[in-house]
Amino acid sequence: MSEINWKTAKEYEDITYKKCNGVARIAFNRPNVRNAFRPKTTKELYDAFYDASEDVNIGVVLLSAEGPSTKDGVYSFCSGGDQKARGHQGYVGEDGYHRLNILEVQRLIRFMPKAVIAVVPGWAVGGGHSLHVVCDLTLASKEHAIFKQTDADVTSFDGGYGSAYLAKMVGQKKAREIFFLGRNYSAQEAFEMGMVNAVIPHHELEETAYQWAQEILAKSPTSIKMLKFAMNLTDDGMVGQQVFAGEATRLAYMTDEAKEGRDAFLEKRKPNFPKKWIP
Ligand code: S0N
Repeated sequence: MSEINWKTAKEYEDITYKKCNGVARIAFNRPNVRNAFRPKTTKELYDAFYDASEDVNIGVVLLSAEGPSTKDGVYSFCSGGDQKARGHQGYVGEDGYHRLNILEVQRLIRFMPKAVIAVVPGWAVGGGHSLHVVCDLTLASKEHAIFKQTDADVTSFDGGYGSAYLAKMVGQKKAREIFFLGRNYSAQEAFEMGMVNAVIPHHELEETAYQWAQEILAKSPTSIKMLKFAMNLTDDGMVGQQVFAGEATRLAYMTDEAKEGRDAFLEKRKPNFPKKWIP
């Protein structure tokens, strides 16, 4: 296995952002509030995810968390929207206006052409639970990960991927139980429900996530991208089709036909496409 030598990619206040050997690691860094996100956090998350998406040397992104809390030693992945940042209309940013931009982060994770792995060292609650749902894979700490949905306790609920996509993942009855009762589920229970890929001893969690990333990096990048978009497609409607079809267009650009179409236009002549109607 290649050695992990994380290098800071950019400094932020609410998150950390590092890269190593084709892997980006984006981590919540507010452990004393169980890594709750405020508008500043989601803005930073979006910025880091966008960078990782654009960086051609990055093939896999880990979404993880720093910790534990210095107050009580408790580990958390993310406890969702920061309730102290809530005004009458939602989560209020530094400019005084409410922001719903965690959904933009979710969409970036969903539509980025790279695998995103949620690495869950502790509490995954509310909007933090929804984030792990939207990631492609989830690895959870055997000892400390706890999955819980409190959206209905605080009237701040995710009616998109966090709930509807979860129902596709664990089944309708179980998803309704998770949201309607708001109970705690261990990593093993989450695994048995089908929303966690593997339960990992806590001290091996980050290394295992990096190892999974390296295994994915050894695969064909185009295949990973097209498979992710193919598996998203039916649940994402026209946007899913748009994302998948964009990649079909990209592949078409690489054909002799595309070269002829472009050259004919630039040379002000009729195109003479190769007449091969390959079945
Ligand atoms: C995570 C929980 C279960 C942990 O319990 P535990 O271990 O007993 O710790 P506590 O003593 O409760 O907490 C320790 C300290 O951390 C603070 N804290 C914890 N969570 C939050 C939080 N979410 N916001 C602010 N502070 C938090 C505590 O206050 C405590 O601080 P001190 O030490 O100073 O007392 C437990 O903490 C818990 O249940 N947390 C709340 C979880 C929650 O309800 N989250 C919100 C759920 N909803 C969303 O996340 C919606 C997200 C969203 O934004 C959205 C979604 C869809 C569409 C739009 C939006 C949108 O953008 O609006």
